[in-house]
Amino acid sequence: LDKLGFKTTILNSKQVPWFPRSFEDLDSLDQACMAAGAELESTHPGFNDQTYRQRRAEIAKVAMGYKLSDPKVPIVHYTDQEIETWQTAYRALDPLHKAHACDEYNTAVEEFRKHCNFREDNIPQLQEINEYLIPKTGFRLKPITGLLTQRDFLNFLAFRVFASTQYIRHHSVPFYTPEPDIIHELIGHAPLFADPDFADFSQEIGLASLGVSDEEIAKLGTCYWYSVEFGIIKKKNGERKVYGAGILSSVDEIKNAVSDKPEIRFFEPLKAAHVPFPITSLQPLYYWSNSFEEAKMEMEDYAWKVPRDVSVSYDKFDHTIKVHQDI
Ligand code: TIH
Ligand code: FE2
Repeated sequence: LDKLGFKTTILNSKQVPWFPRSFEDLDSLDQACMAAGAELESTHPGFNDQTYRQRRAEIAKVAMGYKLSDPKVPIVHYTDQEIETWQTAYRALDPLHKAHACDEYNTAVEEFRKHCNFREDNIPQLQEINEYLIPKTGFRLKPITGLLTQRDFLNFLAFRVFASTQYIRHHSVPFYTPEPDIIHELIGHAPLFADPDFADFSQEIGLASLGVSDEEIAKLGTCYWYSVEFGIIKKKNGERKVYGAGILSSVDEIKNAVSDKPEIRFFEPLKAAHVPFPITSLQPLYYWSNSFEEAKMEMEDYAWKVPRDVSVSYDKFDHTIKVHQDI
């Protein structure tokens, strides 16, 4: 370990922060993440609810020890109250998606309804989503026991693996949560991973994050935030269509994103990478692109320019990262 706590790999005597190169490496990474369901902040709606806190710990336990090579993601048996929270959010979000989500999203959700038990009265299992996603685009969801660091989270994406929570937001606040939960992951993120372009786009950010400095991780994380989490498409007639998961999973955020309250700027990763954002409140600023493809190209262009000392590529047959050369 070096001074910053990174495991280091020596390549032509240059030090590159350690990065995962296989599914086994990813499995070892999230054993190191924050303690199972612990530390809720005092402002969290579940802070004083002991039953809720215990339940979060219980759900985290289900994911513990799960490895990407295991045949099935362990099942979480959701309670009636949890399903009710899902249902409340789902019913309110559905018409908003039809009106304001991008076409790729609505198409994918139709497929989820047909193949993944994606319904208002059922919280799908990660396993059911994976059975559809893996053959479609090679993307998969991995349950995690606690939130990952930004570096680890982005590194996962390089392998087409999305680190997913399985607990649900507190029942008192179905329309907005300050942190990811199963509504955010499955209603916000999962559908777009069925879109081949979006899947490539997400992996691109992941590949760009392998072995780069902390400063570059922060910038990539910010680009990720303004696109995958909070991106907007502006149509020729000026109409906004949302594709960011943080918007798609929140009734309040969708309403905010299509209102005249927030500032809307054209998405240029080079500039957006430096703009701070709030995590626990509605976004005051969103970035828009003309199309999904354009956002992807902008991001790829940026990814190319990220300085680093290694060049990597992904082997989709054995899910490993090959290090090609030392620049
Ligand atoms: N605010 C989102 C929601 O209510 O679904 C969840 C999050 C998005 C990004 C971080 S947490
Ligand atoms: Fe997210």
